[in-house]
Amino acid sequence: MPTQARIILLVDLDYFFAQIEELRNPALKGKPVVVGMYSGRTEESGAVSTSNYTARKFGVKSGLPLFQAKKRLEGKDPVFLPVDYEYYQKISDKIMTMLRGYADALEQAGIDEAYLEVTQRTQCSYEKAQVLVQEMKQAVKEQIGVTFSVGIGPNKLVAKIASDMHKPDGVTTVRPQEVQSFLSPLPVDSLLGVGKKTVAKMAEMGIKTIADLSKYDVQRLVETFGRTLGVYFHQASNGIDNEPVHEAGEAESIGRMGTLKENTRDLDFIMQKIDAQIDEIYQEFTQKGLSYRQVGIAAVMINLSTKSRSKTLEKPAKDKETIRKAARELFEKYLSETDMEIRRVGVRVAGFSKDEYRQKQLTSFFST
Ligand code: DCP
Ligand code: CA
Ligand code: CA
Repeated sequence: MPTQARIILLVDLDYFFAQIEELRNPALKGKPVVVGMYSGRTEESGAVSTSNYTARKFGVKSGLPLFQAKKRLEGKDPVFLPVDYEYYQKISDKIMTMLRGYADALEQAGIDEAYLEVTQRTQCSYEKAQVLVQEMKQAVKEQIGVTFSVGIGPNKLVAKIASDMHKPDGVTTVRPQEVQSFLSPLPVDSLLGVGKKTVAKMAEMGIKTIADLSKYDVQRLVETFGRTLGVYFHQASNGIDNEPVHEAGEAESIGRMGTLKENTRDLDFIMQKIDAQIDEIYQEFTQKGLSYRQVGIAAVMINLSTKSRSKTLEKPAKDKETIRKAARELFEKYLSETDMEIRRVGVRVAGFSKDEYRQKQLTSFFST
């Protein structure tokens, strides 16, 4: 079955826990910042969760024992902080909500990363995807204050590996015709699911790089690693990955966000923009065979603060008019509560249901 060309982004937030600590306390910027998981046995015991790029210059990174990190940063004016997971989660949620507005579908793959399917909204153009990424970066920088790195590619596998190439605040684009030369020189453990044991096994077989793996006889890979993994290694090393971007969990939604031609408080003017967005959303969830149960709106005010409101319907719906009515109501009510002008508006639907059984894909067996 021929699969359609896609464009997928992997967004990965830079030095996440440490960057959020810098955001909370800008005085930390410029100093080596280490966020540590203190095991509590002794004051010094535990390991580095992450560190900012200043600390990394001195060899301090995730997993290093804290006492070693202290040694390496002696006299460098370092700051050591304990993990504040709840706080990072809150910021992560805000960022994911923003990113959702830029994607046809979003799948969160960790506290600081997500896959975004952008095929439709970029008409599968890599140039448009790059522009979209710049818009997204600017919006998140302005509204939240953090940076991230992005991989742009034809599938999840390539996007993920590409996102790691230019950190921090980088963008790496790998077009379909570049996939092979991009992957070839990389070590096999760049592939998801290739751990230490597999690396050792493959080394015995004379396989070190992805190019080696891609040329290896698939039948012999199957004999060594079993059918599922053998076929996966063969396909992955050849840059083949058809896994869809799964919207998952309660945050699942389809939405659009856009800037108004002029700042306004005029409901009809706002609804013109919203109507166009609803047309796009409608097309998307209809194609996916989804019904929705929630309608939400978002407004970015002239002072750049963002407000959102949502409404749960009595029963699932599939039509456009229900979204329109709910969005209009929500905006009307919201306008009555504020006297500020609105600069950007958005609408989304969520709470999907679908009858179709979704086959579990191979790479979802590996946790990231
Ligand atoms: N993390 C952790 N222990 C590890 C690896 C990561 O606690 N061994 C946590 C802290 C990180 C977060 O997960 O901030 C995200 O992990 P990443 O691997 O994406 O690393 P960073 O975001 O810290 O850095 P980078 O800029 O390289 O993405
Ligand atoms: Ca990261
Ligand atoms: Ca990550």
